[in-house]
Amino acid sequence: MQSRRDFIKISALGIGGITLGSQGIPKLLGNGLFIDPVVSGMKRIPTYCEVCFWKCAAWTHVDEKGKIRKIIGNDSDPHCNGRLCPRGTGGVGVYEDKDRLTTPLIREGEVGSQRFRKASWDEALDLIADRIKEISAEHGPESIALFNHGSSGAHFTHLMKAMGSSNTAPSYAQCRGPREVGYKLTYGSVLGSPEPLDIRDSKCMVLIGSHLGENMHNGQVQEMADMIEKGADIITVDPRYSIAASKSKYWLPIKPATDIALLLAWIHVMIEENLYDQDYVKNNTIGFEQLAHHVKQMTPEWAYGITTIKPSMIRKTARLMAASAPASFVHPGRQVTWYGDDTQRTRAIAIINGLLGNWGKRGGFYFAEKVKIPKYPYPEYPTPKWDWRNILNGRFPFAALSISNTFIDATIDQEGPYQIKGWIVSGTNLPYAIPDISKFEKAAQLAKFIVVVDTMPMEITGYADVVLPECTYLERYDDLRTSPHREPYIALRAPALPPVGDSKPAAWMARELGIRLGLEAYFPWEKYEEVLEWQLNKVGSSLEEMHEIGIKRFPRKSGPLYQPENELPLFSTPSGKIELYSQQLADTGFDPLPNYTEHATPPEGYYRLNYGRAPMHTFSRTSNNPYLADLMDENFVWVHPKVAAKWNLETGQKVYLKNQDGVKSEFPIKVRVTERIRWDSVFMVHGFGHSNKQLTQAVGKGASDNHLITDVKIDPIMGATGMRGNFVTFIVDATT
Ligand SMILES: Nc1nc2c(c(=O)[nH]1)N[C@H]1C(S)=C(S)[C@@H](COP(=O)(O)OP(=O)(O)OC[C@H]3O[C@@H](n4cnc5c(=O)[nH]c(N)nc54)[C@H](O)[C@@H]3O)O[C@H]1N2
Ligand SMILES: Nc1nc2c(c(=O)[nH]1)N[C@H]1C(S)=C(S)[C@@H](COP(=O)(O)OP(=O)(O)OC[C@H]3O[C@@H](n4cnc5c(=O)[nH]c(N)nc54)[C@H](O)[C@@H]3O)O[C@H]1N2
Ligand code: SF4
Ligand SMILES: [Mo]
Repeated sequence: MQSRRDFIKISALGIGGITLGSQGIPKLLGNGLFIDPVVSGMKRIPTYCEVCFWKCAAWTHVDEKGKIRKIIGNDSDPHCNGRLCPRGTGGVGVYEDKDRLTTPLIREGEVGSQRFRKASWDEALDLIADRIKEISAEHGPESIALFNHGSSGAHFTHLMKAMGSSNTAPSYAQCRGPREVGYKLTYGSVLGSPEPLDIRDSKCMVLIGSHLGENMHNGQVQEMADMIEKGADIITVDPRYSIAASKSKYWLPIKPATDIALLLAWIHVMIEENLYDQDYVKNNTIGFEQLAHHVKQMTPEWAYGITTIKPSMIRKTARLMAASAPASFVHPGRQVTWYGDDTQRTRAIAIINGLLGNWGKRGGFYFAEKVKIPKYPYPEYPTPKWDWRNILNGRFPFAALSISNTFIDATIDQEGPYQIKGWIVSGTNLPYAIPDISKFEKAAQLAKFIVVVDTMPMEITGYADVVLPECTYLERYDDLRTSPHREPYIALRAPALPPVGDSKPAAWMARELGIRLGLEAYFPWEKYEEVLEWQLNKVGSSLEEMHEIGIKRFPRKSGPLYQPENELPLFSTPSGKIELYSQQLADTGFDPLPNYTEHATPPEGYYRLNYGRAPMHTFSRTSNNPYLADLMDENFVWVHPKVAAKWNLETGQKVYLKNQDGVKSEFPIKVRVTERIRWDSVFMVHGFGHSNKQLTQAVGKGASDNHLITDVKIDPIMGATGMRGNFVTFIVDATT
């Protein structure tokens, strides 16, 4: 059996291996600055990682010359247990990247070109404030939309609300939105991040497309290693032989886009063979009879014809899941915007979890809790006259958060009553993150004004009228991390070094803009530390203490981690029970029980475009990182040997890809011939194929999946963008 260390392969990336002995104590100076612990000539400053959204708490070690020597995990943090993933360790490269943005820029060339001139902060901020005032005067502040992802978004969200706009869109409709809605409909609550999965104590975990191991969500990967060490079982359903598949008892190489049929057949077996938790279902769910009737004909034999998974395997895996219950669950997934019926797929997963009776059970789902940090006493925000719900006008009735693509549509719309005219984009590389690039381009051309806040010159910065350079997470304070976990924790992010060049934190930018917009009442502080100090004092801590410990644990207040045996849980659904049958969906004209619907299959000579993560990269943000590029500097297109033989392809050969709509990849990509992908699909790691020449390391390396995703399957229940219904073929002569 593989040890956790081997499995996670958390490397030091060759960065100085100096160890920190005893802990030093930070000193508070009269001017509010801190002297952080100095040990062996190194300062140690707390942070939480921004290389992905798992937000592991860490220590940045800085030597006497002001060089970051390493970033290591904080031992007290349950997100990382003292060990960062390769990307978090490689955070040093985020700081050191030579291509970073270091000064505000004002566009000189066409929209989408990368021609800018340098500007002072005053000039850039004055220009933005003037344009926001103009657009607000003409169209109302609601016509400004914020696209945001990551910690900086909170500062601009505050500014937007102070201006009178709640049109802010996180990466929700391209990520976990359908899962949250599927769970809300079934259990009455969303799952959030980290998902409250009791992986370490589970006896059986089922992964439907979740590729833990490549998806490096740290705590989950570590707990998965723990459960493997304890001899627990994993069942992986994936058309690709993923890392998780290689650690699994059963790998089910499903025909893509047919998972709902498999899930329904599993439900069939559980009911038919009385494998489900009958007491639990009787006491805690509604709609069982309708469910049993619904799946009556959905036998493993029926599913075999759809999924290509043998009936015996479907039965065997259903029995294994049930035998391990309640310490058994189907992982609800993370990036779940696949085929447009994603809320329904998550509903099917939630129903199976209901039958296994694993809510509030050890080895199933635990009850997570977070620290409630009091809101800083800002004046009340003005009430916007309209928001994204008006744009939707009744479409996607279960959308719980705004949908980024809605703002793109509302920017293109020149007639409707609810138009978007200006964009603030913070921490998201939209042309590489939102599918249907031609629509994005059209909207970007029509927007009257675009501000982009980023740390790097990315593709999105090319569309900006003004680019504001943010310093990295290693050079700034941000909000306290309060993510829920088994126990409530807070984590501090503090600057390890002053910002490089003329880059600044988002909190500072939002305040400067606020003042220029006459909103100083919403920014009654000079430095963001004041807000943090106020909040920390309210929960019985201080910046001084947090500089010393980085992460602070609080006692649970919400009750036990698991459901007490003698009490029934109360769910926040209309019925107060787990809704196997959803009256809410029936009332709004949707299937109250999940159904399998057939999706298009690739035309002759085309293969389904499948994409995902690599352990050492995060989306498009790390491809230029010198340390992480050292581990992997381009993506490959995975091709099954049978397909390779048909096309005469060899590993290392460069091809262009062309999709069903005739869109060709911007760059060629190297072939990797491998049995690890089904013959009907190809796979590529998302986030490569950069076109911005200022990304000197990453430009032109590999290809971008997002450019080939032009057929978008919108989820009618909540509006997410299904991205896996695209097919590609090869252009073999890569010189044409
Ligand atoms: N085709 C395709 N599209 C996808 C996905 C996919 O797999 N394939 N995945 C989807 C998923 S699950 C998600 S969550 C989204 C992710 O979408 P994004 O979050 O947009 O991902 P990135 O491409 O990494 O872009 C992040 C941007 O933030 C910048 N940035 C990094 N750190 C900071 C910072 O501290 N401050 C500021 N201001 N900017 C910073 C980076 O330079 C980069 O421009 O993409 C979604 N879209
Ligand atoms: N290293 C690294 N880790 C990350 C990130 C990162 O950028 N880098 N991003 C984080 C974020 S924001 C997210 S949302 C998660 C996403 O990570 P996950 O939610 O775990 O994975 P997905 O990207 O949804 O799924 C990818 C897997 O689905 C399989 N798949 C494709 N089509 C089908 C199908 O039809 N059926 C089935 N059953 N499987 C299919 C693919 O082969 C692949 O193995 O990763 C997180 N972790
Ligand atoms: S999982 Fe890795 S990249 Fe994500 S926050 Fe943790 S260390 Fe950083
Ligand atoms: Mo995501």
